[in-house]
Order: sequence, then structure tokens, then C-alpha cells
Amino acid sequence: MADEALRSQVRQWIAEAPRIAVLTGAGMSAESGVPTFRDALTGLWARFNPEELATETAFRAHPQRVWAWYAHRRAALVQVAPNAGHLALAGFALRHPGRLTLITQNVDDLHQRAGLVDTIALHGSLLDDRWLDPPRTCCHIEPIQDGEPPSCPVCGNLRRPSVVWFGESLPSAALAAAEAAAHDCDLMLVVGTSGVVYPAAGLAFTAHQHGARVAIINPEPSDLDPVADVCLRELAAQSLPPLLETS
Ligand code: BV8
Repeated sequence: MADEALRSQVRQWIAEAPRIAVLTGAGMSAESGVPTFRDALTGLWARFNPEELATETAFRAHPQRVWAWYAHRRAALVQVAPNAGHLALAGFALRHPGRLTLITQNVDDLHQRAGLVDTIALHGSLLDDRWLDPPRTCCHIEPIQDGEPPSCPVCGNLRRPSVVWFGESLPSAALAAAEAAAHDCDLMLVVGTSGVVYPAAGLAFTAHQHGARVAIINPEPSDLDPVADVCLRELAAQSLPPLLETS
């Protein structure tokens, strides 16, 4: 089918679907200027792969290096804003209360800033920190030394980003809500993800196995293409508004 026929097919599915689940990845924020997860490993961090930075082991071994990577990404977030894709999803959710469940792998806050306050954030948030080890009564934070992760001056407990690292379990309530939405939906839109990371990527298989239609929006092939009914080789911020704004 030509692209316009595919687009109108997806528009029709959106208009007809009582329950829509949306799974987004780093490509959703790309047009806001947020590097995709694998593109974030450029410059100073080009020589590392995600598993060498986004893990507790890496943080314990090289706290300054890992903290600097997150501080760099966090600082970049201050400069960016939700794009037309984020706004189109939030606008649809506002016009159709209860019909759309937004599940994101992203650790930026752009869906939330666009107005989707009940976004299911599977991998936590880049903007929050927490103690690396269970906090003791002594744990408090002194002013941050440049480049160093904040730490308790008494016991040395470190602050870490409140993201889910590789090898860490996802927040159980968020994962359960995402799995229920994938299980129950009539349509899943999969936007801007390579489909490499689990269990998030498995949600597209869950939707497919329970009879939902799956539409992918991604300029490149992804590991989830085999379960897609339609793949729109488009950019999220360009593709989502015309798909959603007519409903
Ligand atoms: C866990 C936070 C239990 C940190 C991230 C099977 C089952 C369970 C686990 C596993 C499994 N198989 C393997 C595992 C282990 C592992 C895993 O998945 N490894 C991968 C590398 C194979 N999973 C885990 O460890 C998970 N934990 O399962 O707990 C457990 C416990 C102990 C031991 C084992 C298991 C935890 C995973 C969470 C990791 N944390 N983020 C941080 O951000 O620093 S994941 C990270 O990857 C980001 O959140 C990112 O969102 C996510 C996925 O990547 P994408 O979003 O897809 O981004 P990517 O750059 O890859 O792709 C961008 C896409 O966008 C591309 O396709 C591109 O074409 C497209 N694009 C670009 N521009 C646009 C666009 N699309 C549209 N429009 C555009 N403009």
C-alpha cells in the first residue's frame, strides 16, 4: 500500500479503537532535540555501550563517569520542549478520556510536560535522584562537588539517578499497568523504539498475541516490525498529529 493509504488505514484504526495503548521510545523525543538512547553514546561516551554506563556495577566502579553522563543528559533536557508528537498524543487523551494509555521507556519528562500526567514511565526519570544504598539516619546531602555524585558526608552513601538500569527490575506497579494495557488494547501504536530492550519491547508482542492491531512509527526497521500490521516509515512529530488530530 502507498504511504497515504497506510496512513489512512491507521487513522481509521485510531478512530475505531475503544482502547489504544501507545509505547514510546527515545525516537519520540528525537525531534525535541533529545539524542536517542543509542545516539546519547556519542562524544565523550562514544567508546562505551549502554551496558557499560547504565548499570549499577558501572556506577559503583566509576561513579564520576556515570554521574557525568547523566548530568550531561539532564542538563540537555532543560533546553528542550515537547514536540508536536507529544502534544498530539496529549491532545487526543484530553479529547478522549480513558481511551489512550501512554507507556514510555523514556526517562525525559516530555510526555508529562505535554500534559499526559498519568504516563507509565517504565524506566524511571532522569530528573530525580535516590540513594544508591538504603539511606541511614546519617544520610543527608552536602553541596555537590563538581563532577562528583552527591554523597552522605558521614557514611559515603551515593546519590544515583532514579532510572532503571540494565539488570534492575522495572517498577512493579508500572510494569503491571503497562502489561494490562497491552493485554486489553484494541490498537497499539509503537513510536520511536528499536525494540531491543526488554521487558518493555515485549509489550508489543503481548498486544499482538491478544488480538490488537499494531502500528509502528519509525523511520528505520526495528525488532518489533515482525508483529506490526503496519509500519509507517515516518518521524514521530510529523506523523502523529495528522493521525490523531482528526479523531
Ligand atoms: C529487567 C534507563 C529483570 C537508563 C533504560 C528479556 C526479559 C527481561 C530482561 C531482558 C531480556 N533480555 C535481555 C534482558 C536484559 C535487559 C535488556 O533488555 N538488554 C538489552 C540490551 C538486550 N533488560 C533489563 O535489564 C531490564 N531489567 O529485565 O529486570 C532482570 C533483573 C536482573 C537480571 C536480568 C533481568 C531493564 C531495562 C531498562 C534499561 N534502562 N533506560 C537510561 O536511560 O540511561 S533502557 C534505554 O533503552 C532507554 O530507556 C531507551 O528508551 C530504551 C530503549 O531504547 P529505545 O528507546 O528504543 O532507543 P534507541 O536509541 O535504541 O532507538 C531509538 C529508535 O527511534 C530507533 O529505532 C530510531 O530509528 C527511532 N527514531 C529516531 N528518530 C525518530 C525515531 N522514531 C520516530 N521518530 C523519530 N524522529
